[in-house]
Amino acid sequence: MLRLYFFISLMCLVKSDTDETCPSFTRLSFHSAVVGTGLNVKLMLYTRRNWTCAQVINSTVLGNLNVTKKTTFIVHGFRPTGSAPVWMEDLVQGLLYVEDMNVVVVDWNRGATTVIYNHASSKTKKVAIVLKGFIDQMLVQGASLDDIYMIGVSLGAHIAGFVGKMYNGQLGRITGLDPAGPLFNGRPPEDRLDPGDAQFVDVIHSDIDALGYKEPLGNIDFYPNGGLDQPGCPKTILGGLRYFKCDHQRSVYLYLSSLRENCSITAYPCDSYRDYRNGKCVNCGIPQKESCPLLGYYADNWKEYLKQKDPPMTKAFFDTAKEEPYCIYHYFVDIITWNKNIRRGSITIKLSDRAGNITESRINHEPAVFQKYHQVSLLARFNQDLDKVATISLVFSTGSVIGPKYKLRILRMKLRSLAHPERPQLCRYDLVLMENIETVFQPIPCPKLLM
Ligand SMILES: *[C@@H]1O[C@H](CO)[C@@H](O)[C@H](O)[C@H]1NC(C)=O
Ligand SMILES: *[C@@H]1O[C@H](CO)[C@@H](O)[C@H](O)[C@H]1NC(C)=O
Ligand SMILES: *[C@@H]1O[C@H](CO)[C@@H](O)[C@H](O)[C@H]1NC(C)=O
Ligand SMILES: *[C@@H]1O[C@H](CO)[C@@H](O)[C@H](O)[C@H]1NC(C)=O
Ligand SMILES: CC(=O)N[C@H]1CO[C@H](CO)[C@@H](O)[C@@H]1O
Repeated sequence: MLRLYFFISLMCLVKSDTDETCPSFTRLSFHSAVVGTGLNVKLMLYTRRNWTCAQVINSTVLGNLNVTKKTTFIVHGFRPTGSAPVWMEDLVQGLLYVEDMNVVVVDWNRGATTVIYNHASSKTKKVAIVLKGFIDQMLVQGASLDDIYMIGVSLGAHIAGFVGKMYNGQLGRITGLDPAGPLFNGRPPEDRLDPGDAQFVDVIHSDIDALGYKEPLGNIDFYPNGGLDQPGCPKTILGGLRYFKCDHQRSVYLYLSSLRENCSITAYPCDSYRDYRNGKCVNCGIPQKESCPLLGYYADNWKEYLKQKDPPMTKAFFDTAKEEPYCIYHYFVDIITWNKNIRRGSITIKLSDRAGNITESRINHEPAVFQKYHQVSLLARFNQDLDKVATISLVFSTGSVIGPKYKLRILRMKLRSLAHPERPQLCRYDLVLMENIETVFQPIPCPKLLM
């Protein structure tokens, strides 16, 4: 009995000890969500001096915050269960990993926690006013608005926008991660995030048919997988709670992957997802830069170019894999055919290397029209980037199950990597594809002078 008593008091001691030295994000229960919570904004500072242990700061006590450095605020959204955001720690660590900066977690869990979304959304402007008060003090201490960066998730994206409006768009940058749609869709710019809210506004839309905002809100708006359903997320309610938030949260995980150095997600400026899929938008049209914009932390490298546009708004599309690091690799397959009659159909491509890696493109282009001596360029997307392709396999399909089987007579096919244009292009001449039958061959490097 006594031992148990000691054990319990020891546990209490340990707990209260860590609570005192390392403040953490407010954790509330579902009960709080049911009864609702009053607004309280807590600011927690992390720096390279304090990577994992936060300092609670406010407008009078700035702690280790060094006003000469960049300051990134992370603003979360609606919390229907009262829990802490699962991605918060990774985001803080990721930011500190890429740059020596101040990271301020804006914990407004008291306020965001409620089962009634309208109650949380009605507090967004109040949170913005608290942040304005804090930033004003930073300015007094010598900070510059240029160095202020706000990352807002869901409702947090609009909060960041409201702060930006109070500084007439002079904040350095705002990133909106799937800005909240419900109650904000269709609202005028003063009631939501807007491209004028900061010197640069970039947005990732990953759930435009449910929790996210559909229309563009920034200087660049990224629509992964078209912005609708994200690969790897449950498609039905049988997926449980994940069904509701997986697409929405994917924007955060995509942003996070840009902070790790595994691969970079390239996005293609385009009018529509359909045009992107049909390979119409891979040239980027960015004269100063050779590459297309990257998603995430480094998107602001394209700031000058993107802001020159009139209006300064660009939509960009790309597909992703279903799990980290989410990158997929784009190739063009150029095909010239010589069938007498026009053929319509799609082509599936499989690549393999000598080590035995195999990667297959998803067929999601619309049926292509193959016309004698005309070149058709198909955009192929692979989950792996094989450096040295040993064999290529092609399957031609018209998509009809009944009826005659067709042949596609290929004069020349060419495979070229978009991510690595310097790699040798691979060719194959004189090939006949029988419908729905796999044809495997070894490509040869294309002659240099051939177009
Ligand atoms: C700021 O924090 C300090 C120390 O935690 C506290 O004493 C002070 O009252 C706070 N000021 C405001 C304005 O909340
Ligand atoms: C603040 O950061 C600057 C460089 O960004 C550095 O020179 C200075 O020493 C830092 N101040 C403190 C108190 O760490
Ligand atoms: C690359 O990704 C893996 C798993 O996705 C992760 O464990 C690793 O930390 C990442 N690399 C870097 C440099 O972040
Ligand atoms: C190919 O396979 C080898 C050995 O199985 C592996 O080490 C390598 O990472 C793979 N390459 C790619 C691009 O997946
Ligand atoms: C190195 C450093 O400044 N560490 C600080 C981290 O934050 C806690 C309070 O949250 C301080 O006690 C540490 O001194």
